[in-house]
Amino acid sequence: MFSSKEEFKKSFITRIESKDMRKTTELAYEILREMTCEWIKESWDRTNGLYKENDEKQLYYFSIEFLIGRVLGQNLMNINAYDIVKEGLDELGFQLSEVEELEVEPGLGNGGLGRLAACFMDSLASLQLPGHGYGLRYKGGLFTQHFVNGYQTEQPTEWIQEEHNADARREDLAIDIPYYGDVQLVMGTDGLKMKVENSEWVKAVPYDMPIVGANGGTVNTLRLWQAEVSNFPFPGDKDYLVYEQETAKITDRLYPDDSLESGKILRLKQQYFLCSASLQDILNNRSFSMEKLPENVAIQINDTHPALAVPELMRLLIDDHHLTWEQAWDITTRTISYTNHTILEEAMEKWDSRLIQSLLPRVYTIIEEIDKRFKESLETQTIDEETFRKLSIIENGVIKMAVLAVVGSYKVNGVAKLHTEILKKREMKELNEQFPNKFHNKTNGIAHRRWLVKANQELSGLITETIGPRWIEEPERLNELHYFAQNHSFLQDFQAIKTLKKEQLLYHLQRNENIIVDPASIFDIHIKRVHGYKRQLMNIMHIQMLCDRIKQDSTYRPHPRTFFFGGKAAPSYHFAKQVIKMINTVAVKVNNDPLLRKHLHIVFVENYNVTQAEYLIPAADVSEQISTASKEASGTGNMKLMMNGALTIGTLDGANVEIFEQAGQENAFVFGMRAEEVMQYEKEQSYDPKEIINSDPEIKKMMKQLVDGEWTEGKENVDFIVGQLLEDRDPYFVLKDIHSYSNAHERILAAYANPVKWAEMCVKNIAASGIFSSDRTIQQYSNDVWHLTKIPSVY
Ligand code: 26Q
Repeated sequence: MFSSKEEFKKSFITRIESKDMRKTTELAYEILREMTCEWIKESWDRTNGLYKENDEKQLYYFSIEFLIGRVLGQNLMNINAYDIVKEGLDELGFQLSEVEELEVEPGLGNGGLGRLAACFMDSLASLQLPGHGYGLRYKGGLFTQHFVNGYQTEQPTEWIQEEHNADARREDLAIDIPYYGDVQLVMGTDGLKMKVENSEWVKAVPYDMPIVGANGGTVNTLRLWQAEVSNFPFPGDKDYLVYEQETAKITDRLYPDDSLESGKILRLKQQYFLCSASLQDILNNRSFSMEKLPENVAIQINDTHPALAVPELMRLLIDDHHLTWEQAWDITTRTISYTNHTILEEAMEKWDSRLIQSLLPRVYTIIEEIDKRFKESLETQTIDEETFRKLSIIENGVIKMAVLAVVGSYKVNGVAKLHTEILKKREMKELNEQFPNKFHNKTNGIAHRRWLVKANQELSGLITETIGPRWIEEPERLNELHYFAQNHSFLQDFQAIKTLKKEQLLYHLQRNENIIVDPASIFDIHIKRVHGYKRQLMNIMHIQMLCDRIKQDSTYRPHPRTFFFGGKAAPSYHFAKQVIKMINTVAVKVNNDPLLRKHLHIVFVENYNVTQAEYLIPAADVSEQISTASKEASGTGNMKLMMNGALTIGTLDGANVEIFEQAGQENAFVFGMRAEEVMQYEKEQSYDPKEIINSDPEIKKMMKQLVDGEWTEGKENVDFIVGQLLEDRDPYFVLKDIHSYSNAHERILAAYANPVKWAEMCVKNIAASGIFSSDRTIQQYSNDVWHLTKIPSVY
């Protein structure tokens, strides 16, 4: 690493001169990337060496998504070279921020679950824990979103540019993965064995990405698999051309659904590809006897997407490593643990048995056997039919991956206190009763190094000036800011930084879109995937109500507000796409209305992704966390916004509950139904939105305008939105909560009228946010589930 700016400059100039005399930003990016790779390589080799020498237990985090975002700036930050490089480049006539803009963000995830995996990688390396990621190297990440006439369109995003990639191909570690084939029973030396013949093999080639921890000492590995044709013999009776095409598809693109189970064969192929390649890799490279696997390796599966790891590990242990069923089951169920991220019924993964049977015939026989043995173990109990049904892994020709994951792992966790309670008491009640010590909570967290130290360098600087630098390594020390919550000069500095971050956001947005926004307006930010339960519809309908009030009541002249939206809809999720269209339609009307625009402005940021989030989050005054209670497992954007000093308007859902607990409800704007109430209505099916419409004149008027098409464009748009609210009986309780939501917004306006008090509330939120660092989450996983030992890096 460079110890001085001069040294950096010297090396940079030598490189630039050896390449090209034209000093373009592109060239600067190229050189900087190359230099950073070299710096990292040393620590990476050293870390790998240490792990080998120490023979310590390793954790492998299996995830179908890793939404890492741009890496260059974060890596420079973590190796403590950011400032040196920034100043050095400055003197050479380049701007580091401009150079960073050239990096194509690897969008290898949909949203929360993928981003969580990335934050966990950062924390593992920063805590000097031996933990690595296994994922897929999609050629195309999440689609790029554009609006055409207010509607979302999707374009493929290609992040891989072979000539300057952040990852390294490891051909030497390639592994072959079997699909299809015929299962045969054969007599071996140790009895009857299963054997698969005529498999179609696909080669999995790993690409390694370095995960650089804080201070650069520990560099862990994110290993992403790419599918290629295999050199293994190909079954004679099949079409090789089709095979070639099908193979390339496996890692061609990320599935863009974040909560809709689609049951597609390609998705199943991806899942098995990840599990089989990663498990074989782990077993091939081990230095211990197989019986010792659980002492040497922990595998965490990120939701059920990699749940095939359970039967696949069984297959490898029994068929390839010749263990008995009992030995293999004991090892498997002491190695794998599972995190659940959702209770939405439609997102629970289920696979048609016939699909698995044909694609993965041997794995299928193992799942059947796991199910059979589990059912046999229940025979000693008196269990009613309903309970038995819920405990079945295979039910009516369908394989329920969540049940398989629970039965096959030693620990199962939810991602926020409320979510875990709902899992234990409702969704997985029967399983929790069978395995009372398996379930536990691990409230999510976020990498504060990315979301505060890097994304908001100005605020981080102020915090360090105020309480010293130790909070960066121990984020719970942010609570020392409590002492400054009433310190006027500190509050003023905080406000000045907030304004600066707003201006930076606007500057960034203006590069791509023609946006004129008043930085003195309240920045109210609703950023997340677009989904019914996240209730972007409630937000826009409330804006509709505000418009009416401003027009009708000449005494109602609220402080200017800019409502920012950002988020993508799954391409097949028609309702969500209609909500996007409606927001864009309302935006055009409001932004062009001479009266309304004095008070309200709407910006729907195109193509919301990690990079956009890094601009939006530090600029927020208000954080919209308004999911229907019980539906949002945790949320993590809520934590990022809180840590950057935004005040939350939110329901008692997911981790919001804990955010309010930490910050105090008086420093937030809580509204809406409780989870219990929602679930009660759902159980009784007793909610009737018409009752609300008929009893509340304001809501009635709004609904009438909606039906009359005043806020929408095109018949399809009105039909979808109104249909959901009336025919579908408002499944996410938008009308039920909107009144209380509107009151909470009035409380926001009242609070904002006192800027000093407002800033004090913001600071109290920042001070209370340390617990939401993913360092805390990872330390808890390590203590309670993985039992890892910290391996201090040697410099
Ligand atoms: C499933 C089947 C087929 C295709 C796609 C999928 C699929 C893909 C992604 C299903 C779900 C996801 C992602 C879910 C997700 O992001 N969940 C979020 O996880 C966060 C981290 O724990 C939580 O904070 C959020 O509350 C939760 O919604």
